[in-house]
Amino acid sequence: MQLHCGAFKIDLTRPKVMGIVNVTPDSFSDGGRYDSFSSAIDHAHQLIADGADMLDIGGESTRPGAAEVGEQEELDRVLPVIEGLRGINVPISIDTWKPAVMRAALRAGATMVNDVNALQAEGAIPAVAATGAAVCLMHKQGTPQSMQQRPDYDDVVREVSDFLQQRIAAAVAAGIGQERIVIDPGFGFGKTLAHNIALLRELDSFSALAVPVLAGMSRKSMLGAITGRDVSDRLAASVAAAMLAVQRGASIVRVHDVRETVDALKILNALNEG
Ligand code: YH5
Repeated sequence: MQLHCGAFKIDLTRPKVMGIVNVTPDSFSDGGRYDSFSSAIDHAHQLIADGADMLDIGGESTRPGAAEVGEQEELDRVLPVIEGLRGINVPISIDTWKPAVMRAALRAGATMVNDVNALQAEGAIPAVAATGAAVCLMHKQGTPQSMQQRPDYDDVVREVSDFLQQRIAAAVAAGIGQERIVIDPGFGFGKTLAHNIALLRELDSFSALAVPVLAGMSRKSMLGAITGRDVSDRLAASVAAAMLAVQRGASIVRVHDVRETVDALKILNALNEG
């Protein structure tokens, strides 16, 4: 299996690691815009040195309860970083649900769109379809502001799967080929711990949708709920979760701790290939 990310053809025979680069002022002890810009660039280079196969650049926090960021502010945060990373040899994904940010980021050199809103915004499908970029279609219930208030499903795996199937169909109908599509059950996005566990346990079932699966559990509250650890102390839990997701068929894991995750996956690969 291959993912077409602009000019990059990513071989998914082995699992790939997507490193998270946040360009939000609250992620840094910020001394102004240049500080968050140069921290993000430095962090991106470190993640590549650590073995990241791709980078996910985000300018709007989508954590539960986070405030929305205006379009211009988001552009001002992410565009200099994407431009500053021109020439790196790994694909850059833009983490946004806003079509204007998608278009500008893809023009600036990003080759993938990571959309927690699964291209449901007006103009989002054409923004991606007009390019050769890949897209990650993620499921969520509710908005980041409200999603953890009362998550509710009759059958979470079925409902998430049905939603993703519909979004794949909408993307394909607009000319986005299957080789450009990735799906993601959206761990923590309008899900209780029980919902997240059910999705991880049955992650294999998403492979039936015939596109690669991405899993993002790194440092999330579900891991805190299980281990009792604060967000700053979830490295081991995050690596374990990434491994288990890959064992259940995930082709890409979205993580903060690239170096440790790459090492862990090398052990799994040795076991699978040795
Ligand atoms: C995802 O799963 N997640 S942003 C809260 C945390 C730690 C991390 C309480 N974007 C995903 O990473 N894109 C985000 O500690 C994503 N899949 C995809 N495709 C939330 C996040 C986080 C939230």
